[in-house]
Amino acid sequence: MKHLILALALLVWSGAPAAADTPLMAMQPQIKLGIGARPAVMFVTVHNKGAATRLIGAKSDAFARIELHTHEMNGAMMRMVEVAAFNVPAKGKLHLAPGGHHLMMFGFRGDEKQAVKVTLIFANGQEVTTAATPTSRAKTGHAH
Ligand SMILES: [Cu+2]
Repeated sequence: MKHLILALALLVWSGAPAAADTPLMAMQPQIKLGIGARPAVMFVTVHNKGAATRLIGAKSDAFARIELHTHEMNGAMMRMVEVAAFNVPAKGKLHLAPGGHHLMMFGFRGDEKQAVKVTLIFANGQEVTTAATPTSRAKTGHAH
């Protein structure tokens, strides 16, 4: 048994950090453009088959800047705050969803009818690229 574990460990550790090895997957990406100059918002579910990590950023050629936002209660008011990272639990999921964590995307410069590629950057060094066709401009409720 010890030999088997060692062999498995070597198998995992000798692998290059190629896409095929990544335990992280991005599922059901959704991008909603804002009205006028309002930022776009992105929701996605990250599935993690490996150890706990953090989502620490995102980048896309189609946006000038992407921030990580979450909602928090400020008295009776819900407000958005920028955060440095979202936790991705070991063998679990990170949900970016309406009313909770999301990516706030500023300065759209892509084609509204084309799928937009977004790369999620994780603390363990992995990057996961996903793509979604933006949905028509809708009020995102984001006033900043
Ligand atoms: Cu936001």
